[in-house]
Amino acid sequence: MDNIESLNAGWADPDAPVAEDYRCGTVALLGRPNVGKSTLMNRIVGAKVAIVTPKPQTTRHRILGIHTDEHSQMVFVDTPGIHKGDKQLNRNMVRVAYAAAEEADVLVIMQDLSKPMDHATSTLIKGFADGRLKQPRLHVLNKVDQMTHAALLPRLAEVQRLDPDAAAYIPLSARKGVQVDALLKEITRLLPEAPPVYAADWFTDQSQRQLAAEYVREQVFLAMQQEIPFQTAVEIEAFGEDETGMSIEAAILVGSERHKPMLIGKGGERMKDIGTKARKGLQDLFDCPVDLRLWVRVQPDWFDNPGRLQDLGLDG
Ligand SMILES: Nc1nc2c(ncn2[C@@H]2O[C@H](COP(=O)(O)OP(=O)(O)OP(=O)(O)O)[C@@H](O)[C@H]2O)c(=O)[nH]1
Ligand SMILES: [Mg+2]
Repeated sequence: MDNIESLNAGWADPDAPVAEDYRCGTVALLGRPNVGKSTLMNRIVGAKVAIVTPKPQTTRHRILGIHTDEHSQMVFVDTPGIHKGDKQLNRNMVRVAYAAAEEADVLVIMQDLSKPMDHATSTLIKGFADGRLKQPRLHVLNKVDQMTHAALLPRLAEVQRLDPDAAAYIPLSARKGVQVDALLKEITRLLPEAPPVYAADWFTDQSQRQLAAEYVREQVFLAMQQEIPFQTAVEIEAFGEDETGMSIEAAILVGSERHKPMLIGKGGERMKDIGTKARKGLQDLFDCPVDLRLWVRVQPDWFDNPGRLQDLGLDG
């Protein structure tokens, strides 16, 4: 991405001419873990600004993804999946999601069509439909590529019954890019009339450092099983850039001593693989050579330690 450098270019020029009926606002992407919120945001923004894995609880903080065209600017807020969990990290993640909902102009509530409607999903939908939040709601029924047309109709009816006052119900596939335009059309209609807030080439609010940490964490999530990913975080310890490229040093935090050898793997193979894949992703994103050095640090129960969560930007 050539203009990743301009990520922090900042605000729109207030003196630039803009159409009178221009629309701009924030759109919160909400739902249970793993429904495809980050995939949808990346698809709309056209770049991988949020990491995606097949595991739940991938997104841990609020991430902006900005889509700008000549008619509107949509500031998407990707949020952690709403779930129950007993760690401080889990509680913070859920708090982030609800705070984003309160602040947004439009709520996009997503569900996963590849799974049957479960109690947690219907409770979540009814919670947003209870009238406490006044913003318009759009229901996205994602992963339509995994469902037959015949099975879709009763599911749509069920969502309509749970939230009859929503502005629209849109089956789509974030991964395949099917019907995403229909969603954008609905969002444009619901946004307030306002000039753009961000410069047109601004994709996200994350720094290169934050993106680097997330890209490493994505590979850890993909490589590791069971509880290990959920007890892992990534901290950038050094970040440098010159005409030859970027040089990044990152520590992978694990919550227990016994996770360390599992992450490193036999002869360091697993760590090497994580590093190679993360480096490749970062080179594509930043469009320059990246030198990435990783090591593992044991930090017992970091996910229940408010001070450490704050250091990691995970204090909610
Ligand atoms: N088949 C199919 N899979 C999808 C689609 N959208 C997302 N996925 C997959 O669903 C999984 C979860 O996607 P994410 O975008 O990480 O989901 P999320 O809602 O952000 O998850 P959390 O961050 O954990 O809350 C990944 O394996 C995606 O590739 C889709 O339209 N069709
Ligand atoms: Mg996500």
